[in-house]
This record gives sequence, C-alpha cells and structure tokens, in this order.
Amino acid sequence: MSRSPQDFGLLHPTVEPAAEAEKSVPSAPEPAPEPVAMKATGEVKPEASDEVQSLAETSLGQREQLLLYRFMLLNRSVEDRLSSLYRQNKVVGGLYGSRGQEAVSVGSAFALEPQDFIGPLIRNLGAMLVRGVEPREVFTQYMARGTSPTGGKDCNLHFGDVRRGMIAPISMLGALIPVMAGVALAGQQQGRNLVAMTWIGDGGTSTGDFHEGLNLAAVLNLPLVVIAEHNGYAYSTPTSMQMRIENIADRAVGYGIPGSILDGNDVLAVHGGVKRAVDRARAGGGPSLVEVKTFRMKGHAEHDDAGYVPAELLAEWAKRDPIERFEDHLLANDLASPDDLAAIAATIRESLDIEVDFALASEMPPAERSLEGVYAEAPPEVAVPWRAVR
Ligand SMILES: Cc1ncc(C[n+]2csc(CCOP(=O)(O)OP(=O)(O)O)c2C)c(N)n1
Ligand SMILES: [Mg+2]
Repeated sequence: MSRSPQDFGLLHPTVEPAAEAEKSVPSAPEPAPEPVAMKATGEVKPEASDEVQSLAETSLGQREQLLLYRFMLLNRSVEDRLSSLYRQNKVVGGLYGSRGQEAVSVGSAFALEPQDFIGPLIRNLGAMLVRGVEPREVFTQYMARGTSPTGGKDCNLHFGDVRRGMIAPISMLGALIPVMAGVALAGQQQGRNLVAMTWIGDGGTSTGDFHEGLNLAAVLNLPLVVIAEHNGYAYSTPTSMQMRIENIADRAVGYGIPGSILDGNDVLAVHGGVKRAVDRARAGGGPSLVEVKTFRMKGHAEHDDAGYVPAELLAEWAKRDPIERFEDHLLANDLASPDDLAAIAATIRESLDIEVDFALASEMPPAERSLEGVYAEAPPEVAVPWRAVR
C-alpha cells in the first residue's frame, strides 16, 4: 500500500501565523485554550507549486529584506561549496548542512542587536554569517587549516568569538541551553541589556539539559530565546518516534513561558515571530520557546544519504524552499528585479571563489602549534613546575 506524505505525520501542514500561534500555547498557569484555527499562511498545498506562496507581513524595508536574501543565499552557497570540497576529500571530518532551513538561522539572528549573544548549533551557519562570520573562516575551519579560527584544532562550525557575541557550539545536544541561560544571567547582572539566543533540534528538545536550562531560565526570568527547529528528523529518527506531542511549543507550558509556532520556511515569519520574543526578553518579560516548522532537505550530514526519508516528503518540502519562496516574494512585490537577484548571486559566487582559494592555499598547522591555546598561560606567580609538585 502506498502512503501519502501526510501519512508520515511530518509535513507540518498547519503552521500558524505567528501572532495567533502565541495565543495557542499560553504561559502556565492559564489553561491551554483550544488550538487556534489555522490560516493559509505556510500551509503545504501540493497543488500550489506554481503559485507565489505569500509570506508573512513584515515591518522590514527593502534594504533589510535584500540583506535577508543575501544572507540566506550566502548560507546555501557556502554549504554548496563545502559539499563539493567534501567530495574532493578536502574537508577534514564531517560536513553538516542546513539546506532548507536557512530562513530559520538568518531570520532569527537578524532580530538581534549588536550587544546580544548567540549560541549556534551545527545547522546555524546562517546565524553566524549574520553575526559577521566570514566565509573564509568557515572554509578554513572545515579544512582544518592553520589560518582557521581554531588554528586547525577543531573543525566544522565549532568556534566562537565573544567580540561578535558568539559562544562556540557545544556538541552535546541541549548543553548550550544552560550555558546560554548563564550568558543571559551574566548580561542581566551586568546591566548589559542583552538577549541570549540559541537553537535546538527536535531531538535535542528531549534531552535533560534542555529541560534544566529552560526551567532555570524561566524561574530566573532570564532574557533567553530558544528556537526549536522542528525539521522532521533527529539523524534517522522521525520526530514521532522520540516525542509524543506534535508541537515542541507545547513544552513551553511546562516552564510557564510563552511558546509559539512559526513557518520556518518563511524568513519574514521567522524574523517577525522571533523579534517579538527578543523584544519581550529585552523588556524583562523572560524567556520564550519558539518552534519553527521546517524540514531537513539533506541527510544528517554529508556522509548520510538519508535513504530513510520518504521521497514524497522531500518533494513536498522542495516546493516550499525558503530561498525560492523569498525570491518570488521579492519579485512579486517589486522589491527586486531578476537582474538584481542575479547580481547578488554573482557577487556571492565571485567572493566565494576567492575565499575557497584562500583556504585551499592555507597550510595545515605545524605540529608544534597543537598545544597553543589549549591551556591558559599560568601567570608567573602561580606557575609551579609540575615535576616539582610530584
Ligand atoms: C546528548 C547527545 N546525544 C547524541 C548526540 C549525537 N547527535 C548529534 S546530532 C544528533 C541528532 C540531532 O537531531 P535534532 O536535535 O533533531 O537536530 P537536527 O540534526 O535535526 O538539526 C545526534 C543524535 C549528541 N551530539 N548529543
Ligand atoms: Mg531534527
């Protein structure tokens, strides 16, 4: 018997407009109302592939919308280059991408101010680019070159930079949430008016750290925004096999904080909904859990062919590609001409040629650098020769 994509229960066909979604998952202790009726925004309409799918309303002007477009395209272009480098055996270690989820990282990070902090995960390259990470940092990292931010010691996106408000990703899923709650607490104590933002996958929301971190943030009323990327799978495990609720936002009730659901393939919906959570946090309203419905369009990593993902699902979600949808929106609303979009793509292409060449021309670090930057330099007065101690 053939199964339709709907049978898999993973299509998120009923994403709510952001404003109404916030009402659907209220803060405890109010009783949860019946779910709000869904509107057409973001609905999966298999027959609508040729139509322009309207995006959420936005307060962003033309310049900012074109920036969003540039960052999403840059996100995808950098990952496409990495994918081809991986096939040439130039990438050291695994390659993790965010194809189909670019609107989440870009739209959410775009809602932040310079003093804010992010704690990105492996699929949040877009957020790092918005914070000012240069593609050459990413290429050199993935190729473990001495010129990379970690001097070739760690690979992929595992690097941070406090000057740009970026805490380095932590591989253990969930662990960034208590860490970012700590950043939010420190910012609050220092009166820095900052908001801390981090991301977590659907699978990651089932870890203990997720619970402890969010609960702590809630009771301390910290300025923390947690974005849960509901992308259908945790590696090869479909969401339905690791949680019994349909919406991750429902978990917010357990912490007494607002939960909302956004169309993760609509960059304007993501930006608008996340901005509300950021504004609330900055105004002293405490943490929020923002669920974005999206889909992972490739395997867990480049080495995973994702043969376990039904082709029908991929085909459905391909019609909702966040970049193509945004292009349609920009063109339909006269915010850009086809030539404008082509010029943005060409500029990105040319700059990435240079960045990739730079990374390829960089040397691997010499062995003697392997201990640099691993341990703090002890000040002379506390330096005790370890041989003497024994
Ligand atoms: C605590 C913990 N368990 C397992 C892993 C290995 N692991 C890394 S990513 C991943 C799947 C994560 O799925 P999800 O949270 O849905 O995020 P997605 O990859 O879909 O973005 C797993 C099992 C890990 N890094 N940390
Ligand atoms: Mg997932």
